[in-house]
Amino acid sequence: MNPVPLFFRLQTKQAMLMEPVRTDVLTVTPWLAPIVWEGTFDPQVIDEAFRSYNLTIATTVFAVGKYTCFLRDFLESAEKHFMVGLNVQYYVFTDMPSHVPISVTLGVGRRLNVVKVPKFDRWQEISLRRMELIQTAIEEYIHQRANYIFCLDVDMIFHGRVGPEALGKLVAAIHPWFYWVPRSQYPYERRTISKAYIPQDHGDFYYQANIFGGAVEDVHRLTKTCREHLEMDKSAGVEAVWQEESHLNWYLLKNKPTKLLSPEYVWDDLRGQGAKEIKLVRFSSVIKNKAEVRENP
Ligand code: U5P
Repeated sequence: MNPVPLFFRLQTKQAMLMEPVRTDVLTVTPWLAPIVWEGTFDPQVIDEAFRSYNLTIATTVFAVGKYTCFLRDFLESAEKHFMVGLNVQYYVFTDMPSHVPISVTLGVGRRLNVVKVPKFDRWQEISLRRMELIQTAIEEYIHQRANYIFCLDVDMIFHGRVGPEALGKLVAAIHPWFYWVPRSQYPYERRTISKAYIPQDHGDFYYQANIFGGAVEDVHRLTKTCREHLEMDKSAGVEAVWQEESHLNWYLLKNKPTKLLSPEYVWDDLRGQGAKEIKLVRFSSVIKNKAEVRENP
């Protein structure tokens, strides 16, 4: 008897067109980009689909000043939950390379790279310079080494799977504090003098800058544009209300993300548990004493 081909050995649940898996939340945007929620994808199918591509995901994370204290938990939890089974190149941008916990055990195909950056005087400065530093890193080496890139905050912990279901050309995550409010209440930049300006009656979602990513060339375009806009604002003597996040939101309004991550992918521990639409917290901001960890709070 001939053996069953590998392709047919994977038993998956049949998708039923008349039986939507989530009826409590929006799972597709008006421009037909999927919004990833627990229940909307089958991890087995996704893993199988991506297995043969041998993808490399560059992952940037900034840990400047006292924020190096978040690195160990970030990395250890990422090794358990982030893009497991894929090649991951971490790029840790820090002013204190000796504080990077290089003893964290990494899985096969995963590597930690340390990039030295200057110490910044104000915490806002980091948010203002991140786009520029990521743009330069993509141009200098990441473009040759990776297919996709994710840019993550460091004061975060992975609690659940963040796998290839999160990959796409341009990927952004919906902020956990603003997904039920009218867009007029989003904390977009509202001053016309800033390049991040968005009028009251415009906007899709409010995205959080703690996690964004996509194909390397798409993220390059994003970081380059945001950097240029941040510099134009600086020349005009203006700083957008939420620094790079304001510019990111402007960019994503003009350049629609091809995949959106639900707030499961960027939860805030301050919101606690109990939001019934959140079936699984995958990645969340830890509660921190800002006055203690930030430079010149
Ligand atoms: N950050 C630092 N050092 C600082 C402030 C911020 O490395 O002193 C980086 C971290 O990656 C942090 C991100 O996760 O900027 C966003 O900062 P915050 O808004 O969470 O303070």
